[in-house]
Amino acid sequence: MMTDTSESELLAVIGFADQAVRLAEDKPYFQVAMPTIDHQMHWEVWHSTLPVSYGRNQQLLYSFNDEVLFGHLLIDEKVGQNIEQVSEYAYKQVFELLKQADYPYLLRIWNYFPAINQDQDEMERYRLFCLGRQAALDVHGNFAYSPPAATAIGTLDHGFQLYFLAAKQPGMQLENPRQVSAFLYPRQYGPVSPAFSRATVKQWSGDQQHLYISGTASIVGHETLHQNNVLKQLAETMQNIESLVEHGHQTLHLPIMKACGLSLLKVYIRDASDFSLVKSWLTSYFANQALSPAILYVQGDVCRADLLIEIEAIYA
Ligand code: 3EB
Repeated sequence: MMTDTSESELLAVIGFADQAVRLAEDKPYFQVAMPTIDHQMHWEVWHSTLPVSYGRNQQLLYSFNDEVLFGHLLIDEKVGQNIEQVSEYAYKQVFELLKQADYPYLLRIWNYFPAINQDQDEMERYRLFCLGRQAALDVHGNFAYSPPAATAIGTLDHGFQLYFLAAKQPGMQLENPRQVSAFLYPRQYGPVSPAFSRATVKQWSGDQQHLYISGTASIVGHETLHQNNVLKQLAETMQNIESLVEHGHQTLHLPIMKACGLSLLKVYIRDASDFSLVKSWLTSYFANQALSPAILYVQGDVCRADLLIEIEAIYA
């Protein structure tokens, strides 16, 4: 959120580093086990214009103001523990907190855990994660209004981690005309569909409008395009983001029309050796625009084994 920091308080501080750790005992300040490609420390900081308080519920640390709650959960997943159970347990904690604290509307959630494309008990861990998330949703969820925007990425070190934004009032769901909604994916991608929206548009008080774009990849319809070609996947991914932003402008009156108006892109690259190609492509993509987003490059595993790159974004 872009505010004058002298008048703000911090909802969250997130570092992208080698290990998943909490940085405070009583606040959602933490590191994700996803190093930046250049191994320089970068901090993502969530500011609030309203006064912020902090709380703890089971293993969740959270911050909140009158409109929004930011939560963080880190579970030290034990070797051999099934990710399906960990995921169900984690989402149960999330929904219990949202109910107790009365911030019922999940807007945006990030899910990070290791070995996302590896099998466990004969199923890929990403698919098991989706099963656990769905099991918690079936019992506790209120996604009838709309699922949150989401990211699910494989980390390079241990620890199951998620963090999220939830609000007192709902956001608006935005889907992409080029893509089948993920919650309607056919069964070839796993026994349950991933429960997320392509993006959420949130109108905050004070007339601020934010856009939270989910992890977006080289998927058209429901199929992966351009296997083994990172630059073609990147171009397709940017076309998906352009299409989503344009659709948001037309249907939900988003103030931006093109990706160059976004505030931040976070680029997840599976193979660090693709970084220089990806960076130069994106640099020239935005080169002739009056505006361009800040871009953070991190190394992580995309949740379909045939995807080499994924990009999420924020307009704030
Ligand atoms: C896709 O479009 C890519 O399971 O929460 C992207 C963002 C993806 C979030 C999730 C999955 C998730 O299907 C995969």
